[in-house]
Amino acid sequence: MKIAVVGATGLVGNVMLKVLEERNFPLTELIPVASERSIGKKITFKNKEYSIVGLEDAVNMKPEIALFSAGGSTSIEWAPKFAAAGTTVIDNSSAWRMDADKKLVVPEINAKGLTKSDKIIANPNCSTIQMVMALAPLHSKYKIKRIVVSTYQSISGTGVKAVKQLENELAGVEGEMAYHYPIHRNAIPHCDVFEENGYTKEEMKLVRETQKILNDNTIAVTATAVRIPTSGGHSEAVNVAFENDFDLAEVRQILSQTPGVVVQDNIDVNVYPMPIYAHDKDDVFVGRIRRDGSQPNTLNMWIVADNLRKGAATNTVQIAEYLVENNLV
Ligand code: A2P
Ligand code: 11C
Repeated sequence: MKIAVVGATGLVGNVMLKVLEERNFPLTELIPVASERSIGKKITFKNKEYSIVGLEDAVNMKPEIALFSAGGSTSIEWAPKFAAAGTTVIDNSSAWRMDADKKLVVPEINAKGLTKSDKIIANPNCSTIQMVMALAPLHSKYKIKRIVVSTYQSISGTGVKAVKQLENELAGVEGEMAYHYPIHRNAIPHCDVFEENGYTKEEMKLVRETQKILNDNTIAVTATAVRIPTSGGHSEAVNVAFENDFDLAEVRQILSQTPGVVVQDNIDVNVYPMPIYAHDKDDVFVGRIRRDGSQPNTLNMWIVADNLRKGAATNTVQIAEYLVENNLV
């Protein structure tokens, strides 16, 4: 199995390589791909050195699978070229997610719909993935009516430039700004660009992608996405109203039995999820599970995950694993 990683020198691309290695993905050849400026540079994978190649060469090498994380415009231009050459693309950008012909996949929830003819598969946004991981099993049981979500998002979601901005601020040196404002000691209610409706694109991803993954456009979702100076993962305060009533012990039991979800919820000993502990982990952590007493059938939860892992690289690699295990490539 020949695997290309497009964006191999980037934040997510790096974690993809790490996850492929950790999970011992059955690859026989790795094709690391980046922009023209990186061609020829070396990377190490499983103690072997590989040279970065350009996109054109990578298409011609006909990998079975290409994992993309090199930005939306690269995906728009190049994913169809790989697909035309017979490669299955799993794309981590927002380019194809809402395309009616493309599947938006969280393996634990909806990989079963994948077929051999899905040549471009979309990986959802990080903040959506961790939320639906916890909500999908509860939706099946109690049927979600409405979700109100507020996010506390890691600077790593913005990329290297934001990580550098925080480092510069902490060191007290001037440098390039990823945000319009300082991020140290701050909370910026602005993730991605604003849309015409006054919401940010990140907030609208939480609305649209959730409905698509849970295959239910009747679910009402409203979101506020906020950037904070953490680096280990994204956190979310989620308020969810169900059609049917629930039992809190049963909710905890359902979540505890959900693959990929870990319940960390014991307020007696101050146990709840936090990004410093989610960092570098593949699971989604859920805690502060409690009834919202202000209206019927409503639950509050706190959901944390490493946005570069389950929110991006791990989910992408899991899709690739599913394709291989089910002979879909
Ligand atoms: P490069 O390192 O050569 O710029 P991040 O999201 O961390 O900024 O990383 C983006 C990744 O996408 C990097 O690996 C970057 O490569 C790659 N990339 C950016 N633009 C292109 C492009 N036009 N073609 C191929 N790869 C690209
Ligand atoms: C963030 N969710 O944390 C973003 C990063 O649509 O894949 C990933 C953007 C995307 O800002």
